[in-house]
Amino acid sequence: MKLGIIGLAGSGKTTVFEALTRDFSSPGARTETRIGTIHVPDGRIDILSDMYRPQKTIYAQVEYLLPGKGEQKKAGSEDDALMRAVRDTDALIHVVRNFAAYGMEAPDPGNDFLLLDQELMQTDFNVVKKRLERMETESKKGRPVDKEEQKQLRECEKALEQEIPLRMFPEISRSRLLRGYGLMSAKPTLVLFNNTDEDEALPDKEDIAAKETCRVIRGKLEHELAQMPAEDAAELLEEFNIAASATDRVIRASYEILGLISFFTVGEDEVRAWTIRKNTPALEAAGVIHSDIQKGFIRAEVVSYEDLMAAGSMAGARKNATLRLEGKTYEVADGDIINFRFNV
Ligand SMILES: Nc1nc2c(ncn2[C@@H]2O[C@H](COP(=O)(O)OP(=O)(O)O)[C@@H](O)[C@H]2O)c(=O)[nH]1
Ligand SMILES: [Mg+2]
Repeated sequence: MKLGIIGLAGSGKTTVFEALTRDFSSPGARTETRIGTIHVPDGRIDILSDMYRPQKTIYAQVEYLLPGKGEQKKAGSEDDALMRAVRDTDALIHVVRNFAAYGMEAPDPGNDFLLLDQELMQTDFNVVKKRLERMETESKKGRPVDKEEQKQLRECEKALEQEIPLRMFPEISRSRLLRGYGLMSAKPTLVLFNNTDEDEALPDKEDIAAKETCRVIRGKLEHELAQMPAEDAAELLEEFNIAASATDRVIRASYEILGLISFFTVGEDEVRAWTIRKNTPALEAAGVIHSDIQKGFIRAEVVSYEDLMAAGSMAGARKNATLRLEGKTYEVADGDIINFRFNV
């Protein structure tokens, strides 16, 4: 699962990307796209790992994609290289400048957000319109068109004419028929306000906060923190009155906007988080681990993370009868610890 980092030039995309991925291998602006794969922090995995002392501990992962320098977006510029760079991502992190910078206008995060968001919508509008026109032509020539696709495209057109981003319509965001178009405003989006070091509050933008998933990061500060030895970082955290690094929260939020949850497998060789979409049935979850487990599925032995903690051990959970046997259609919940029974 891949998240594209977008934002106006100078909003702090590179800074945020490096703070999140801890990739400082080649600082500064680069011409090529950068991709960073990182662990999704999860305290439950840490505790399960303490409990089982496995040889390997494996966290869920997400990927961040930072468009290269040639793909910078200047406000109002026609160039859609930025859009092309992130077209294939599953979600967006929209970085919004909320700090003063030399040679730039005073921060206006609300306006900046809307500006780029409108450009996403404009890009989508052009795609949708072109496609609808083509369908009309085909239709006139008596060739068959997919009526359902056409209907959905018209819904997109209507929403975009009213400047409503397509992500506000879950049916559109999830539509299989529209997936191939890479519609930008349909992607789940995390709005990330990039604040100055001294400011930890979300900007007072109720209109945006009411509709969007918003988080705040002090990009420059986090960038410094991420490069420091642990003791120095602890000192800085204290100085700036930070309970914990914000990057963990942003990474978790990235995972959540993708609609992803984790189930766990545990044992002495491996404690591992597996990534699935919400509402995934047990049979499909089994297939994430291995197709053989899916094919030979018998039952899933399931205990929730909380129940396992309450019982103290798997044996305790069995005794408490919180360890359950579930069938193929059971909807796996976030934090389920599962042992699949299967035959090959
Ligand atoms: N004060 C302050 N400066 C920042 C912050 N984030 C980035 N900057 C600075 O803003 C400039 C542009 O940042 P950069 O990450 O290159 O932005 P990009 O063009 O979106 O990639 C750099 O000089 C950064 O050091 C921040 O949170 N606070
Ligand atoms: Mg940059």
